Amino acid sequence: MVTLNYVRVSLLPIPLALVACAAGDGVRLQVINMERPSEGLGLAPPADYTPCYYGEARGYDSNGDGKPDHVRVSLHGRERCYGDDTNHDGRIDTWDLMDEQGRLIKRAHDTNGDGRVDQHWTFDPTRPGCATIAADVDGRVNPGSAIDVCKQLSNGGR
Ligand SMILES: [Ca+2]
Ligand SMILES: [Ca+2]
Repeated sequence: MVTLNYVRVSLLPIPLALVACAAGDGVRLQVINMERPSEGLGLAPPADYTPCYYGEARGYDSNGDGKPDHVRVSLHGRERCYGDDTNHDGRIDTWDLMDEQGRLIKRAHDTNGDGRVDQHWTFDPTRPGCATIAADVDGRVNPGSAIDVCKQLSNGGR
């Protein structure tokens, strides 16, 4: 149809614009405005992940499909926030929040791809490898649902 042909022609300049952002070794880099992320980015970080919103965000497209599968946000020169497309569907589904020492303290994960957080992970830097996982209720942690991964593992082993 005439309309479709017109759309294809008008899309041609876009790959040329992306070439200008190429960052070498096959990974394409683009600067993202996290205060107003594009709709196609996927999951938005929870509102209390403030470094994710106010730092300098860069999106990395490692498979060349034009959609960022990894986002890094640095604030005052430190990387404080990471976004990831863990199931490779082209949309970010996980956000990690770091403390000022660069230690992972929180993770928000959308398990079913509906663009809403379902799991809130909380990490205790003094217990490496441990996490508390809680379900989300209306954008907040539901404390009654929290599971301590380390306690579960140590109880199960005895
Ligand atoms: Ca995804
Ligand atoms: Ca979800």
